[in-house]
Amino acid sequence: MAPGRGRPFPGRVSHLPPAGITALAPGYPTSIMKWGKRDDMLVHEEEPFNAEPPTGALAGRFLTPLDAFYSRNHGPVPRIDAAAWRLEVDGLVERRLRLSLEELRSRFPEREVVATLQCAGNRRAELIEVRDIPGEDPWRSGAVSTARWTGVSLADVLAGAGLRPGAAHVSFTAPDVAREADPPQPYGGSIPAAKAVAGEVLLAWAMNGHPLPAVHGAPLRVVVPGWIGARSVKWLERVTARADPSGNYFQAVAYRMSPPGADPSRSGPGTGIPLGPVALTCDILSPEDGSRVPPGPTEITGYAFAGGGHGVARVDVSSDAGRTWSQAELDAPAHPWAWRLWRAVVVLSEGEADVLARAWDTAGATHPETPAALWNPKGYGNTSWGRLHLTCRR
Ligand SMILES: Nc1nc2c(c(=O)[nH]1)N[C@H]1C(S)=C(S)[C@@H](COP(=O)(O)O)O[C@H]1N2
Ligand SMILES: [Mo]
Repeated sequence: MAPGRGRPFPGRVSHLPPAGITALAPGYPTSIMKWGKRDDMLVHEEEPFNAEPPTGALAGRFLTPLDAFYSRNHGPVPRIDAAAWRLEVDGLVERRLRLSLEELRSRFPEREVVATLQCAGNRRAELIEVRDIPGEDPWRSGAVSTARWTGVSLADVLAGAGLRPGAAHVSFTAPDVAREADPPQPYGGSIPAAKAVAGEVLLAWAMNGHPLPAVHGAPLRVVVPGWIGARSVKWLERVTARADPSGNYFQAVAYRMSPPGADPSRSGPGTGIPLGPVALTCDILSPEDGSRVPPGPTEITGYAFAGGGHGVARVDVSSDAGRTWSQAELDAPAHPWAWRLWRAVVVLSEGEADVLARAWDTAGATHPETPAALWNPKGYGNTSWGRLHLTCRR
């Protein structure tokens, strides 16, 4: 069977050991307990920890429970002494700032934003089926999750520091050093100043009303709503106003959409497209791909996400491989930076069925039909139609 589709999760363990038992069976993904995740997460790597939930854990829940929220790490989760930690704001600013978490919280108004985080590598497994992508994890459909984030607005902090003329970008720096970064360097990235001052970008210390878990960036992380997850820098230490985009490996080399046939390790300005805003996408979350359902009506659920700018306008579902389509019932647009959940009932008869889902945005645009149309050397941005293979049998 092709990799990444329709087979049980390789790392799946169905039950946690009873409370008090700390000796785990060999092969048990200890990182799941260490980072407080569900026992059925698909662990791509234990160190650095990279894990996604089965799509059933995301289905039908507007906010993703913390234990199901995917986690993407390029390096080890840093140990940070929150009492000694300070946020530095520097570069093209009138006043440099150096703030403890307490100072940050007391100086700036608290803000909440519900935002969906989506990894640029989400659904890479489907691209790998088209053509291999060596050295990158075969993420399935679970590297996307939604939380209510609490923090301060980056716009307020930048207003406090005073952006100087020429500050066209704002970069973020963290302490974690990834093995893949060449040369070795801490994680970082940047966003244009126009996005940084737009109000919705948060420096967050809480997620769904809980203090930010270590694996999600405690004590403070950036949340860039509507942009690829990579720009939402965790364990934030430094915010720098600058004339040019960050030269960090994860901004200048990785997370660029290179043309097919290019050597992605040589990508840079002029070759790859630096990824920022996420493109319109739609995916199926339940039932699980490859499952068996009885003949008759079956409820299909999923999400559509337009990032920002344009909103999701409609979702179509087909249960006959795209010959006919019906419209899904779409949840009300409660939050502009979050996914829209949808559901549709399809009537299946005995046999094999291919269910498809595609979204349309408020500009009347839809997204590509197949992963083949989107294949790129690093396997980013698979926003092809959601696809599900079902066996329909009594
Ligand atoms: N410091 C730091 N921030 C980071 C990363 C990282 O490796 N180090 N990974 C990024 C990527 S690629 C994604 S998709 C999101 C994932 O956030 P999560 O682990 O909270 O889901 O964090 C981003 N922020
Ligand atoms: Mo990511």
